Amino acid sequence: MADNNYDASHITILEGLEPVRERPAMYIGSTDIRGLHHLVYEVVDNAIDEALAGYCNHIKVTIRKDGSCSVQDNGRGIPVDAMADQDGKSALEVVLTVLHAGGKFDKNTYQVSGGLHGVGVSVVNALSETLTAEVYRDGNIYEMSFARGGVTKPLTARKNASRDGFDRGTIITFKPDATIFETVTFDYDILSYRMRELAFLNTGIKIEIHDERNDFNDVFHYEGGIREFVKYLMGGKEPVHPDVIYLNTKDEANKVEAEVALQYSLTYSENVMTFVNSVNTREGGTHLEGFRSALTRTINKFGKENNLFKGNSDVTLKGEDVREGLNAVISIKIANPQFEGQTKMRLGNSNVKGIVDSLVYQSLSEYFEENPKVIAAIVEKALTAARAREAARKAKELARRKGNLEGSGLPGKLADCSERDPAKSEIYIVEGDSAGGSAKQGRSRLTQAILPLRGKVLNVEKASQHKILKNAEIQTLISAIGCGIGENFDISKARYHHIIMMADADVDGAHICTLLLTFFYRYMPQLIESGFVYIAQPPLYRVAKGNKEVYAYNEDEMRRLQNEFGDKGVAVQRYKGLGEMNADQLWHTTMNPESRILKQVNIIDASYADEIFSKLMGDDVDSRREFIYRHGKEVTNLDI
Ligand code: 0RA
Repeated sequence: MADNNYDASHITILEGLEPVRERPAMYIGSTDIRGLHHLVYEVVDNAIDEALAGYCNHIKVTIRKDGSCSVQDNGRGIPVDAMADQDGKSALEVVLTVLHAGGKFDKNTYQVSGGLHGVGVSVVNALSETLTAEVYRDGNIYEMSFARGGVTKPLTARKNASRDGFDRGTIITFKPDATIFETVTFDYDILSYRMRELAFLNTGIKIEIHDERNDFNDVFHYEGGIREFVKYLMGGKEPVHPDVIYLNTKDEANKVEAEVALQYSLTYSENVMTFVNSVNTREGGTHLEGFRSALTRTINKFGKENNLFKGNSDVTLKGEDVREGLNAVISIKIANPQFEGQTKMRLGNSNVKGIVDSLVYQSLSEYFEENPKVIAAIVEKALTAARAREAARKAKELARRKGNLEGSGLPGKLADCSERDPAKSEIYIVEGDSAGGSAKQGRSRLTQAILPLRGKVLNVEKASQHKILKNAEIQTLISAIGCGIGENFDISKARYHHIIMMADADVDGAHICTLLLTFFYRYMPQLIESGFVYIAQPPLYRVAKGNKEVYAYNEDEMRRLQNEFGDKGVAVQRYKGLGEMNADQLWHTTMNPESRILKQVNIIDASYADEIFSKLMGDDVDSRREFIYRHGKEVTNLDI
């Protein structure tokens, strides 16, 4: 398809982008589902840069049926004029074919991002089977196409007859390269989650997302920025004080900008999201440390000064006391972020801690100065938390003296494996005693441990830490896994590197997995980051004829098998639960490493589970209804 005139440049361009195709992970982090979605973020980031420069306020992401994705914006449009120092090639061609040339011509803001973001649209081009750029500019539509980074259709121009209400701007449509990515199927939820985040972080920008495969769509547009983000995190939870606290501060000398919004709820969990240059730092880092230290310091100071500790003037609230029920968003902008950690999602710049600490301490102090009722309500809440902490400590001590917690042997319900190497050991967490029984019989004793859990796991979103740690099922889980929780967590003590949740293939089962996931996400996120957490996929049907039997994991597969077997004498059994399978069947379909299907849980799933969880379990009926509506199909699939 390549135009003959373009052969020469084709070669040089390919050379230019070759390193990207050779080592894609260096540019986009990975070639798994995360890397795939990263392509979209990269293009959207460029459009957001246009918005930050003041030229764009509307971005539209469209997932197309042919596997491509379009990102449209109403910015200035990528320039198309010839560039003298690039052999007269158009700026558009340079932006799309030269590494690190994208969009950063005239940027002198704090928005110079590091990490994985800001690698440029040329990287997206290099990793796409096809890419077409349309630029609406100067009353014309310019168009140019590429394949795997090479030009396939040179720049053309025609008169603009305005399209979709975007009379200027850029549309990039790309189809990810299936020879590069493990999967090329875009996930609506992952993309829409991130688009909402970006709309919260970039006040006033309207971001639309539309999935043509199923007609899902969302429009995100928040004039209140991260204040509205905090309201969203609050969901339907009851607030401790009426308004979201909002701080916007800058350290000019060090070029650090910190924007913080927070509100306390009457619940127990802490819900804090942190961002650096709009990158979600899920693993936290120095900005979070600075914020936490400032929060504890400020609240203690005002508690003492305003005489709020009522007679216990010697009280000092701990960090965990002032974080109970906290909903917050911290968004900072810095010049050279250093991203560290397993998933490059933790900020490492050491000077940021002190800078954010003093910025937040200053401005939060001013806020409390002017809002004495707010600080009084917060101290009250934190004092309650401190009392519960003290009670928990006493209960723990008592339990330890009785010798039934941590390190004092394994729970009685656990049928452990004989293997001692964690890398070769698996634990199945099984819903219900009867399924647990079959699993114990069917397992491979050498490598597979079974832990049956009775009934529903405690909803960690709604219980205090004190109550959570007193819960028998949770205690069992913690001691079986062996690596502790929270600050005492030590991944090297994990007794299994496969932690497999096995529940019925129905709504209740999904619910139990969500509860467990939420627990892991909140209390042992490193397990998920290390890729130790899995969900087993039990079959939904057994299709049998004569002495042939095959298992189907969804309805389509079952129908296909039914047809394959022919019509007469085919028996289809639908499994209502794990308990209906005998030990042998359970082994064969769900536990045998040779034939089972496991889904590895990643941190995106887990944080998403956290959100799903808040929606399904929280008090906000509207968001629950919306969620069930959107996921209605999936839910019915699970429970026919
Ligand atoms: C280079 C220079 C300018 C804008 C852009 C690139 C640009 C890139 C993308 C990618 C998606 N949408 C975009 N919009 C703009 C500055 C434009 C000028 O000076 O006219």
